[in-house]
Amino acid sequence: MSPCLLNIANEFLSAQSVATVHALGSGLINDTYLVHCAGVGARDFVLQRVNSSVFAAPQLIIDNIQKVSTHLAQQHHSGDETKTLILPTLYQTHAGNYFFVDADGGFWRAMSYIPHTYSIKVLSNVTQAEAVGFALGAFHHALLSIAPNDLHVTLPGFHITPRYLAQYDDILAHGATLPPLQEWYDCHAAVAQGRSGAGVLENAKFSGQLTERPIHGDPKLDNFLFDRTTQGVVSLIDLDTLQPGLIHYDIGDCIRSCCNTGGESPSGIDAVDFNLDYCRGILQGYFSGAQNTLTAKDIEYLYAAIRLIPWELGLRFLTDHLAGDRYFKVATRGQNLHRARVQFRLYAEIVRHRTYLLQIIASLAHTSVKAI
Ligand code: GN1
Ligand code: MG
Repeated sequence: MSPCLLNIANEFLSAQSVATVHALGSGLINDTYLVHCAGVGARDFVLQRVNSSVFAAPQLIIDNIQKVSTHLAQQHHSGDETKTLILPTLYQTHAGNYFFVDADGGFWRAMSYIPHTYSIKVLSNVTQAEAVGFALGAFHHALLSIAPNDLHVTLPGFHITPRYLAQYDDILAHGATLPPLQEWYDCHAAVAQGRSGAGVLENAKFSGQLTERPIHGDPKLDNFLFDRTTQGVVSLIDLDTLQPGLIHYDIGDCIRSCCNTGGESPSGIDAVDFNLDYCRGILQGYFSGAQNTLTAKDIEYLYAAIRLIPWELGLRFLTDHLAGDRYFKVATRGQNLHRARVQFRLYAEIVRHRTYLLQIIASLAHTSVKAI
């Protein structure tokens, strides 16, 4: 283990007796470690180096987390049992800051490791799907009373699909090295297929049909923590992109992550499958957790969001591949291209199931849904 990691862990007050530091999770942006502390009463905690080429002002993330944590604690205190999600607590350094900057400018933070929990890479049943959907709906509901503009924008342009499309066009116009023919053809065809719908959510926002709220931004399956005893979801972690946005980004992202039973990186793209029962379960859980706060317009744009966000992520992976893997971490060259193909396959499955998905939404919302 690097002595440097031990030293950094020791900068935080809670690091009473750091024994080991190990890599944790499989995030594509930040570096995350589990710090194991030895001794009676010592608690393990999470140490993270925030990727400052993605997050230009990581202090803003800390402000947002503190604001939302205080808000949730107040609701919890006032006895609203439907909002029992807990968030990790940020730790202070010996100097009294909530972050530590190392000699190379690396931005580190530490937070509690929520005990008796586990995360999963792929759902195993509809009960889990409902629990995830409920947690996301309850999270949105609990944050409704925070004015979106009270939160900092930690990642400008995040989930603004037309912006990702412009970046893709720009990189192609500047002579990117293209992938092997068949792979390139498939990806480029998928981009072409979704191009006309890229602005669907942003246009709805600009025309006032959809409005911003506080959102999570990155509610992929492994950011939900399940309780070892109850098997329910007790926490939603990875709060870097907690900022104003459309709930549709979150719902689309959660569904694209949870309903792909092949996972985000299957060995072959034929393993990609969109599980309709999981999708129904997530939406059902979401409606219940959000306590019917969705407007008719919100519901009208749900299918568009479910279709858009995997396409957007495919585009982001593909663009990053063409740019030389500068944003998403890769172990090998070609990994972002593969990830892109997985998302585009998922997008194709969602398009194929359009009629049925619209029926699911309509039956859960007890309304007819106009297709967008
Ligand atoms: C990134 O934090 P992490 O690595 O789980 C990305 C998400 C993608 C996700 C795909 C800030 O999330 O938008 O959906 O990878 N986060 C950011 O796995 O870009
Ligand atoms: Mg994240």
